[in-house]
Amino acid sequence: MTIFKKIIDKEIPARIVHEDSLCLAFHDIQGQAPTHILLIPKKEIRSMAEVTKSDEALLGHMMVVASKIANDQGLARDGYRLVVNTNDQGGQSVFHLHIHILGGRQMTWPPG
Ligand code: DGP
Repeated sequence: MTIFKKIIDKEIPARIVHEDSLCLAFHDIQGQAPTHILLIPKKEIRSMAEVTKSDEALLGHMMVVASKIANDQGLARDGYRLVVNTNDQGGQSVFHLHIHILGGRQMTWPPG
């Protein structure tokens, strides 16, 4: 079980900004930007590498929710970045799929 499952189960606190039957979003504890939110599925999926065709509707839903959160947080006009770190070289540290929603500062490319 990961720390994110404990957040879903409300066993540890988080600053939640969105919750519905399929997903949960909360502020990252180590914010890397003025706004840094993590959006996770309630279903326990380890990473993008474990996604299957059966997750299509869930992932589509999460992209729509990510857009709404970014809009609600006032990030849309200036812009923002969605990131899904995957496995070791992708920089993933928590093995429960999550979308980072980062905004409030200028992003650079390429990422580190
Ligand atoms: P990643 O490196 O892509 O697996 O990102 C994991 C993120 O999760 C990282 O930015 C820090 C964040 N994080 C880790 N533990 C906690 C926690 O207990 N609460 C919250 N809110 N965020 C956490």
